[in-house]
Amino acid sequence: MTMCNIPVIDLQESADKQHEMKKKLREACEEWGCFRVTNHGVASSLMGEMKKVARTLHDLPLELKMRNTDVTSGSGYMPPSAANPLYEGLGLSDMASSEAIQTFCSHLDASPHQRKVIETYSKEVHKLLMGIAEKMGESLGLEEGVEEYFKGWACQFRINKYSFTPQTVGSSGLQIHTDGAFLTILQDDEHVGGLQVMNKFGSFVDVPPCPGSFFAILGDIAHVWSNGRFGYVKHRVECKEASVRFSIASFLLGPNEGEVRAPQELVDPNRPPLFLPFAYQHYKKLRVSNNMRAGEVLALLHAHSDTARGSVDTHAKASKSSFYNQLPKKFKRRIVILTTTLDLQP
Ligand SMILES: O=C(O)CCC(=O)C(=O)O
Repeated sequence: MTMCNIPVIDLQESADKQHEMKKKLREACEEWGCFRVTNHGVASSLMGEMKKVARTLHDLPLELKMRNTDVTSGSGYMPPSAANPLYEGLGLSDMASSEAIQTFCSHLDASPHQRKVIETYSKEVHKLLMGIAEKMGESLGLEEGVEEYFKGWACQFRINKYSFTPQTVGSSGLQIHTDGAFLTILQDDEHVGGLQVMNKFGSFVDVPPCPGSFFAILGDIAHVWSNGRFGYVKHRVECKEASVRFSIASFLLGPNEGEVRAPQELVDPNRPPLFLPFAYQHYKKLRVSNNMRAGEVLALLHAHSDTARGSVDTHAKASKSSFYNQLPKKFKRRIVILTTTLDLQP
């Protein structure tokens, strides 16, 4: 296992160091597709309270957790599955909607205090997601107004629990995947490690816990939006020790309306568009129905891919079977392997 030298981005670098910070951020996004975030502005007391809420909600009886149903595919309670038997997750479908927060809380019989913590955490982390996304755009040389690109993009969180025991040490907690999102801000467990990311040489690297910080993970959509400049990192969770592990993953997914496309400034004759514009929901459907959850789906959306060109006017018709039949042989083989191994949202 390679030693960890994952970049750390201090978001409160002084004004004269902003340029340096953005350069470091760009390099982290290009080279790693992930980074640690310090001085992020979310109070450690709030992070601690949210972790307590996470534990309490997961202690609820199964019948209650099952009331956290999907609003969009994969946004609700996910029980342990054949692919991820040690994992379960509760999901909030829209961090920016007070109605969605109230529904999530009511379904889980949250106390007034827990509601307040969830509301405040959602607001603060949503702000952080937007702030980091904006800085990522600026790091590529985009000028003022970068926040406009991400306005109205969907944001969700998942509260993850890993039931690790002495018998499960050495086994998988969460299978290899990339995130079906632009950016994930992960509040990982303060004490129990297990998260691993794949570096550019294809080796998994441990991400050790770092209390008080967040861990940022770039997903498939960051790669598309940046016209291939930013990476998207494969990651997984392994059971390293016999302690229950909790994490809270907040996702900036993609546009609710309109299409995912690279800004004009990132496309020129030397950098032609790598992907044809597509609706986020179309990408999501391809990813889920083909079980391509580790970045493979991007090949199908590539500008030179027949399937991407075909899909521009057949989004609604793209059923698994007709879609599968159009694929080149090498993708068909991959799909067969993947459908039998992966089972994860979003
Ligand atoms: O729990 C973790 O550390 C990682 C969670 C994760 O990868 C996810 O929720 O997609």
